[in-house]
Amino acid sequence: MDPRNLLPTSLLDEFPILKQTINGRPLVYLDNAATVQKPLCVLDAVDHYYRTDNANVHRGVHTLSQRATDSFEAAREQLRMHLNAAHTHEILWTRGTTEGVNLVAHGFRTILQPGDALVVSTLEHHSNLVPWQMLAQATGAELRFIPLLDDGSLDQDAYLELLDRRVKLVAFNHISNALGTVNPVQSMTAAAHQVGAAVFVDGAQAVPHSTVDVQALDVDFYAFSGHKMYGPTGMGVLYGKTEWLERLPPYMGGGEMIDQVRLEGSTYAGLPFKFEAGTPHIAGAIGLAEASRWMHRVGLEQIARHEDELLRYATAKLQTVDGIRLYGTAAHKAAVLSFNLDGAHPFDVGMLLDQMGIAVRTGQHCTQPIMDRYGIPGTVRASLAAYTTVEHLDALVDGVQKAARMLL
Ligand code: C6P
Repeated sequence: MDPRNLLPTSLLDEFPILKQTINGRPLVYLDNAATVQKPLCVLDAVDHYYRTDNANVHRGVHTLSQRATDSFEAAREQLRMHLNAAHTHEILWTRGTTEGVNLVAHGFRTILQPGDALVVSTLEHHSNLVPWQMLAQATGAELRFIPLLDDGSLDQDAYLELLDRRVKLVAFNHISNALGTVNPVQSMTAAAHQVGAAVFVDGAQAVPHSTVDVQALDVDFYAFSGHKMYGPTGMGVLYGKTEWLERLPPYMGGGEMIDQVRLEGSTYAGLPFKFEAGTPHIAGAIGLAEASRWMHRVGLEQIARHEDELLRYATAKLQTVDGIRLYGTAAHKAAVLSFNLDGAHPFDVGMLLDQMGIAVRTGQHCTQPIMDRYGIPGTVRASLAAYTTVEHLDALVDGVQKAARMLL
């Protein structure tokens, strides 16, 4: 085993999907920022739930319903611990990051007043941009943008200049999915709080790669997707501070989120149920809690160190390829290698890599403003996970070299 693999390569044995060939080559899966593969324990937890405990939650007195409810609420507590939130009711289940952003943006329609402003970074996935545009449109609030520097980091001086008492909310990501930039969440949050603004952080690309402590960061909202942290699709978490969740109105109406329903009107349930209308994704919550336990067993710090080592290794090696240009070179980076071969379309490079069994993402990565900033149609993106190895990255560099010889 290469000593640069800080996690044991036996981790791969826990991911049956990775043991296959694609186009006659062993699969090298490097599209982890889009979604990660699921370890056996997560597959088993979901399977076990459907085989033995499946029932609706919070509704029945019967044993299956109680078992399902207990597992579902224990999952919420597991995710509270994962984020070090102060209260279990601050963990809301969502379908994913996108729903978390929309829930908060929808709620702020009742908070913003004419003359208010929102600050959003230009390093965002569309899901942490479009809902704020819609909010600004609906309320007449002004949208201000934090500019991007050439290395892919946010211009912190410009950010501070955008902040004044009119700003009611600041939204940015913890780690960029397109460039891998790690944003200074703590200092950006403190600056926003100085002017009385709430802070929304998109943690979709941070939770899979590092320890996140929402109390230490002091953010008001933090959203992520379960499927990017070894859990099932269709499942996510929105953390919100109690005082904010109490202030925001419900996002959707229906069963579960009510206290009393009369024909003339209804009153709403307390937290977190006020925001959870309808039958939830019970198996998703159970699978996500198991994914969290799996990450803790492997070790959150160990995952971060392993991926940092691999990122450094692959960055240095990719730079030796003729005609390559790397995007996102900020000092603080994680888990993402975004690049182009001069004169080659990223799609063509991705197609050639797929023929070699290597899965990467190509295109805009749902971050068109970032691509516009660099004046490019997109990039080739290789992204890492705990099970990525030096050998996978050697295969990538080898593949990119071959693609360069064919295309340039
Ligand atoms: N990025 C990628 O390939 P959903 O679709 O709700 O699970 O996640 C949306 C999202 C929000 N923010 C960030 C930073 C993200 O990376 C993503 C998802 C994937 O980069 C799929 S587009």
